[in-house]
Amino acid sequence: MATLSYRTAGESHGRALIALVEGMPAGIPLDLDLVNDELRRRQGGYGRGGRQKIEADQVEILSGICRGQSIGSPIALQIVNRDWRIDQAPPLHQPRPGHADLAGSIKWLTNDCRTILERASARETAARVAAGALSRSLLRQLGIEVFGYVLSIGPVHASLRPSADLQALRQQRQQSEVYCPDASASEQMCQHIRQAKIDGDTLGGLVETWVLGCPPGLGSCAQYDQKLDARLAMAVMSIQAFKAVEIGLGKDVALLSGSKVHDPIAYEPAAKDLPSLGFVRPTNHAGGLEGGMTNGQPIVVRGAMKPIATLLKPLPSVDLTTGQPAAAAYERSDVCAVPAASVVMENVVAFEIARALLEKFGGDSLAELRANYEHFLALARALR
Ligand code: EPS
Repeated sequence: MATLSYRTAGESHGRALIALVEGMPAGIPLDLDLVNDELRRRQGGYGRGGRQKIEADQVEILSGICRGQSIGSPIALQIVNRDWRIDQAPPLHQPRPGHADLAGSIKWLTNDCRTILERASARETAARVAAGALSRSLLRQLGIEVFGYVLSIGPVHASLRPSADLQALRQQRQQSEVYCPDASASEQMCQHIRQAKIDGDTLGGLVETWVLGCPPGLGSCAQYDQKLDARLAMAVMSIQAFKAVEIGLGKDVALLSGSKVHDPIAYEPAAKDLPSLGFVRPTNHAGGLEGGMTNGQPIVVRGAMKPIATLLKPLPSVDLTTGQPAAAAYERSDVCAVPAASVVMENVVAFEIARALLEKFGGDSLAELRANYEHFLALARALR
């Protein structure tokens, strides 16, 4: 049995984006409407550029599914690009500060940043969203839900708690043009995006993902690369334009004393049938992870996205063909892609949780996975 994994291929203006998902157990009813909904949400959000008016991302399944269910073989996913013109796209010689242009052009020994930006583009995240959203069909079988939203854009910050009613939050998020369930923060965020557009500038922000219903014991403290917090950090930091990741209290742990950081432990036998096995924590500063393992509390991960590097009023740069000063290149882009990034993060986090779940409980089929999972919970409950 393979571990759950995925790889992507595809360029921003190439023929298509591809994700190859391996290790999905057989017998999972796959919700392709959810995948397409998430692809549509990724294309949206206030502040997006002209490209999203051209594309209407839809997943095509090329393998690994029969009669709506996984069959245990690799699942190939494709999203076709309508704006397929990579061979006609003009060369780009003035690297944009903050983009992959300069570092990539040196790495691949070229003065033309075109081929670099084509693969570095956040368009690749359509493939990652498709793979992650597919994995949520597996998570749902075990009652695990994932929720992502925009926490801040520029200086505007929302405030929400993971214990709130998920369905209500999803509805509030749906009503927000920036995917932020806090209506008044949402309106201010839109105002800042409007102003940034007028100024020829761009805006970044914070996005947060919660995982609810996750059992304790995913990940491991036994080896550094098995720690689930480290693996979540890798998944989040690998999203285009992300510069920081936090779990739970995040960097604020450095400001507080131990008694204010760590979450006291209580036990309520009446709650022992929940995935948290009856352990109750009045706070969740750890963000659901202690020692690199899930502890049964909601997982809370935050990522910081920098403002998009393509600026209508460009920063100083250099023409790579002459070495002379030149304004950075401008091409069609977004003013703010933080709402889209919240969708990407939600789905890449989902995939890591699904991967960790299968590592712990294994199984070539949903029936085997479910039996292993229930057996573990029964053993854990029998300890007290
Ligand atoms: C993106 C598609 C791109 C950009 C954006 C993300 O479309 P185009 O380059 O054709 O306008 O809108 O890409 C970047 C921010 C970037 O730096 O490359 C998408 O589908 O997410």
